[in-house]
Amino acid sequence: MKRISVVLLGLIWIMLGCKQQPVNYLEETPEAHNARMEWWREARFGMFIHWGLYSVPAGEWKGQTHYAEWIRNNAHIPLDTYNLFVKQFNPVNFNAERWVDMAKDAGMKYIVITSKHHDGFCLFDSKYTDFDIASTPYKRDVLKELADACHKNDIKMCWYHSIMDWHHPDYLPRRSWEKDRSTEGADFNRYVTYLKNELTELLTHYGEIGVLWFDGEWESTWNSEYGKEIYQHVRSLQPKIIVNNRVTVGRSGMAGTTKEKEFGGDFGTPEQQIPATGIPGYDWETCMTMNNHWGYNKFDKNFKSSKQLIRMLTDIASKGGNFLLNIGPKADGTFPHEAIVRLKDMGKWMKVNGESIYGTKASPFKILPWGRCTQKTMTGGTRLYLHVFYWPESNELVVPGLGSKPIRAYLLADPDQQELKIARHRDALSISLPAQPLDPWNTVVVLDIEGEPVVYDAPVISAFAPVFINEIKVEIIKGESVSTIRYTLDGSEPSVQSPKYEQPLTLKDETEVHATCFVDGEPVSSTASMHFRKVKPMTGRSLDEVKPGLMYHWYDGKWDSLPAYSGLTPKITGVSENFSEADNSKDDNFSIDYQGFIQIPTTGVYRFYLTSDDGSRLYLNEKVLIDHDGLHGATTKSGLVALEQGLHSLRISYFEKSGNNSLKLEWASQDISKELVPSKQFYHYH
Ligand code: H79
Repeated sequence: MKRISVVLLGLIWIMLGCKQQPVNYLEETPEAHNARMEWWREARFGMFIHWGLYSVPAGEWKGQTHYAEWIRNNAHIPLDTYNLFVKQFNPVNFNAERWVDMAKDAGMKYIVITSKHHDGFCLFDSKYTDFDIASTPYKRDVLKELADACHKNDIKMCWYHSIMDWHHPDYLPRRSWEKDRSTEGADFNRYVTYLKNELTELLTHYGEIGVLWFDGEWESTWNSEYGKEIYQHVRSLQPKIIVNNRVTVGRSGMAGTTKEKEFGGDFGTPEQQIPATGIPGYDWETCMTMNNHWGYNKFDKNFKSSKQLIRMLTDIASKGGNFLLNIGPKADGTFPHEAIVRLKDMGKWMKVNGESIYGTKASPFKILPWGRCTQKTMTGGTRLYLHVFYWPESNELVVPGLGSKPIRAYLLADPDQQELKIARHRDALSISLPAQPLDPWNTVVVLDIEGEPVVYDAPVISAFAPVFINEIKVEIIKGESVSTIRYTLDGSEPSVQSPKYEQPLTLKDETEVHATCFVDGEPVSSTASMHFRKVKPMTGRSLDEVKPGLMYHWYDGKWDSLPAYSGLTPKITGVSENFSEADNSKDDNFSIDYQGFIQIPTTGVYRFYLTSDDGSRLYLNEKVLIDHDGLHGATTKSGLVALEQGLHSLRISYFEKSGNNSLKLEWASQDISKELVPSKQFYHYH
């Protein structure tokens, strides 16, 4: 008896001990992490749903029609007024099964829906707030119905949950325009408890949840401590769940990556953009609207075409990412007609071609002129899916730089898998295609190859500019260390007899450089070429009477593009060191015309970069070098020019209508790396 009780006590002690040691979900083996990410990497395609009170005004407020889910903030709607939408939210046509069917038929494998957006309204029945679906005339917990329908149909149910909350009294900061909502007594930690309580509801009442997609983390009150706390909380309730990077801070804006080594969530979230290349070793998902808004906007008919959407999905898969494509349902509970059509089109394509998207890895090619590539490992080799966006006129699909041995090729949409003829020309495989594409948007060619893909990119011919005055240094660069570069300077295709590239070339005459990678005496890459042209520099002047700085004239006026100054009287005339009158000004509706000279230190080719918000134009020696006119944000345009040492006449015209102001001039040459043109280079006649 005594022995038993000792054993029992021991057991209880061990159990208590276990309880006291919470699992640290941030410490996970790569194997466990990969296992957790597996379904998500396989899925590649999901549906985002932005639905809430904002779908009632449907984008319109006081005659303005460009709002959506940010309407309360952007139209400065007082909280009491916004709260009235609760009684108007009555989605009588909502049918969870229909929504899930549409996602599933489109080929989507998961649905991420706004359990709460920035406005703070909860689309589920929460016992921690009355600002929820249960307070609407509809009353029904739409998230419960959706979760049940998802589980029934093998679709992963996922929540988008905003950290930022414009409704909760404890959330800080208030919006800058909200003068009537006092912060007295507000306690951010209490808000975090509220957030956790709601997450507990969302992760215990709705079955298995695939992803928690946080947002609104960029405000000053959020930090990585909170981020970790929330992450642990979420994983402790559903250990297999996947959490996006916006649970914590440190996101690179809309590019969406978080490079924190210690803790950056489970995947990155590029928003409204597709990264230029894949990000090896990093999971990411591009989220994107079908038109211009996330929430329903009844005026926004600017929908991407089905062709664009299918190519975007392909592009993303070819870079190793997921595509989370947004729907903004109407307040009555139905999807916009345009969205339904596009989902159907994508589904049609996915039914035939889904194999080339699901579970694929990023392309082994840097660039393919006719489309994209995805790949899958198979026994004994690799299956390449060649996504043909632009059907070759020759009906020969050229796959450049592919060193691998081909096994066979066929069209994915061909039920008979009839073999396509494959030939090799130098580095490239060439696949014979039928005269017409099977799908004008994206026809997929399957190419099975032995082993892992061996791809040789064309070398890169690199120089400051394709023009020079006396001579130019040219480098030829390649990405791997296996091959040898051979080049020609007479316009011919490099052969095994052509010289090996060993050090930078110095060209003194007009030349066409061609370069190819060789292995064992055979060309293995496509040939890169670049033409270098010899030019005469503009003559420099030397003038005695000049004084430092540029002369400027300031004009008031409201323009959408640069004015013709003749007939205008300047309000101010002065001397400028560095465009600070334009760059630092907070004024609206004006134009400044800068005139004088730029001192060029040494004869050479210069690239100028003109950044302005709004429009500007750069003249050198009375000729337009950069035309950056028109209304726009701070963007940069560049121009290339050969200049002799000395003074050159320079004029920069600038105008600003409204919004931010900026005006910057940078330069670069073979000797100068890109920098602001120093003020000491500017002169004017006195
Ligand atoms: O839910 C949708 C939008 O309502 C929401 N995210 C998608 C998925 C969204 N919130 N804000 N924005 C989109 C745009 C705002 C971006 C900015 Fe920023 C916030 C600019 C400055 C602060 C992003 C975060 C860039 C820097 C920090």
